[in-house]
Amino acid sequence: MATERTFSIIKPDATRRNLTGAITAKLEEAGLRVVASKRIHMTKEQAEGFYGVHRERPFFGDLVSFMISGPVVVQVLEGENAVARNREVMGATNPANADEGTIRKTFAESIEANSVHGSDSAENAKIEIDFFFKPEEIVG
Ligand code: RTP
Ligand code: MG
Repeated sequence: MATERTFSIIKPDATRRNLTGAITAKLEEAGLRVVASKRIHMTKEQAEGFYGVHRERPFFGDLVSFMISGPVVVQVLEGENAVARNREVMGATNPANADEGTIRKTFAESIEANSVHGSDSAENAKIEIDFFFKPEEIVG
């Protein structure tokens, strides 16, 4: 498997609890390298655009409100099989179902305030990276 990139967000519940470093350490321990990172406070328009695929889901409004409730850290992660590796270390969406040792099992507060986002495919990773980063902001 060739080197791949994925997109990650450290969500507001985690920045609020000062967990940026602890979560990044777990990503790095999983073999992922942070090749771009910035702390931002998303606008409503950005959050709605980013989660556009979930627009029709019942939790959409709450999700957008949560994602703009505080700062987030958006990151580009690089590594072998990065998309799958990141999903693995994140754990299941609902922390109650997440495996021991995963980021969500260790840190998440609820199915919504679940500390991290990670792209679900290489195709979406590219779209999500382009949504937040200019090429020159990524240093591999
Ligand atoms: P993500 O996109 O954030 O990496 O998480 P995911 O693939 O595991 O979950 P997804 O189904 O894509 O949902 C996106 C985010 O919406 C929130 N959510 N809330 N209240 C609910 O039932 C519910 N379901 C999902 C979570 O913050 C989830 O990460
Ligand atoms: Mg998802």
